[in-house]
Amino acid sequence: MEARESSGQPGSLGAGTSSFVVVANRLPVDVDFAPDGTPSVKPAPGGLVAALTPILEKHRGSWVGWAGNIGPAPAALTTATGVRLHPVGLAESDYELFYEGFSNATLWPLYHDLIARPTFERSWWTAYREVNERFARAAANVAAQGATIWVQDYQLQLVPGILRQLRPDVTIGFFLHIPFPSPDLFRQLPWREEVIRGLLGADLIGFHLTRCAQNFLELTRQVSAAGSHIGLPDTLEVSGAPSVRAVTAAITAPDGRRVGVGAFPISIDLGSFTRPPAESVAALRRQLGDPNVLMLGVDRLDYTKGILQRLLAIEELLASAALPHVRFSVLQVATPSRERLADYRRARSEVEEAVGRINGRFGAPGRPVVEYLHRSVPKEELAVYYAAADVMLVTPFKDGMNLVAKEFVAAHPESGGALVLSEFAGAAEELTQAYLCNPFDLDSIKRAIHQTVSDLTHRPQAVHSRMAAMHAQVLAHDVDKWAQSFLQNLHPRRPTPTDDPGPAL
Ligand code: ADQ
Repeated sequence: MEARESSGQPGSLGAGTSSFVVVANRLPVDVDFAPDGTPSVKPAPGGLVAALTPILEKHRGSWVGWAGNIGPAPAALTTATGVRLHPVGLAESDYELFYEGFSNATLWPLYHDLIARPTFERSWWTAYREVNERFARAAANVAAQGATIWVQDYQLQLVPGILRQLRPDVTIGFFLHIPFPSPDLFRQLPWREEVIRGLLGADLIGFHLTRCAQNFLELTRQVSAAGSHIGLPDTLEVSGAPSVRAVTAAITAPDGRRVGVGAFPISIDLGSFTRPPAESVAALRRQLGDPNVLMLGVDRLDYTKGILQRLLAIEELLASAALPHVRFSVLQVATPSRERLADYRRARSEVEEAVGRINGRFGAPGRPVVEYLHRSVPKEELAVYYAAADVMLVTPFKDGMNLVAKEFVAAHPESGGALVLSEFAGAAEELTQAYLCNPFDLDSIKRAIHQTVSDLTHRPQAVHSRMAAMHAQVLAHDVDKWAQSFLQNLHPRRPTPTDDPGPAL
């Protein structure tokens, strides 16, 4: 990546501004500093980057986000392909209060149905508001007249509302990558009306699932029924109901604008999947002792992902000798995540204790049952793991979508891999041919695992046809389709004279 100064002039709308701007918590790069303070930038690729890069390149677009370093923001950069990167600076206290605090210890557990207890802390909220304002101002400075600005995720829910004040001329989209909870849970949030107001600054609010869009619509209905008692004017009106892949609902916001609400299930970048060499796949299986069945888990080490539950299910299966003639091996890859938060440290130690206990009880010298990697692995290596695995274990208690499930399916174009998938992962709505389980019920996880092993042994054709159906689904709906369908639905919605349901949006 080429690093040079952008020609953007903060504070003025000139030649350096962009007609398409993405605002996300993180920039698609990591900035490192040499001992002499010289910054160096390396790309941090991901699905979102892959989906948005072509659009950004076409429009000489801008990406506003945090570069991953504590302290002042590095200078703006332009990538070799002409995308401008505008870093936003975060101080240590912003990182603690805005990112670790309000984003990941208040909103994250609240939006994931209280799997951990959210902390409501006033100073975290103040920092969240301040940092959101910083991001909004940075976006306002780089957006050309009439630009489209697409704001991403739960860390930045106030940005649409602030942007609307700063730049009434722009079109604003917002997409939530995590679940949106039921109104009863959301209403626990002491700053609920500010968050709703922030989101309603957008012209279009996107969720992965219709259920989440419906939760938001129901919330706005309740809020407007509560009238001034909840702090928002009682002029929110909801019409229609969203259906998968279509925006059919709109809310009339307090300022008379209509705000579209819809479901846009995200997917993966199929282009980034190259088939790994067969010898690497065979070598991995050999290294793991040539098991009859290789099971795989790939997750951020997050308490929402249900890693411990799947290990406990495996332990019980081993203890009860429910799979007597099957030599199986489990490879669990867990990316370090949010390690300074107590709930994450606890999740890690519980997982590591279970791995040690299972290997102590059931392993043999040089042959652990569970191989555990606590680190990030390169995409090429991950592709080998996916291709080598017979059974993929995706057992979150709650997940907006879960791209790992889709990556495993993409990696099995014609083979008989089996996917054990939690009913509470967004992906379960589309990957209906998976072996579904309830991660809160150990017996349900055990049944699903048992069924995959039994089918792999006795009914490989059944495994094959399930995978074929899921593969066709993932092929037909990649991340590019996701971005296109959101952006095609993103436009200002002027109030209609009757303000009644109006045409399907
Ligand atoms: P995440 O919670 O991070 O995303 P997920 O959708 O599974 O969850 O994406 C994780 C990504 O990280 C995958 O692309 C996976 O390949 C990669 N990954 C995981 N472990 C890795 C490792 N050890 N090494 C390298 N790569 C690893 C949030 C929401 C999800 C939603 C996505 C996208 O929580 O529900 O699907 O955003 O909207």
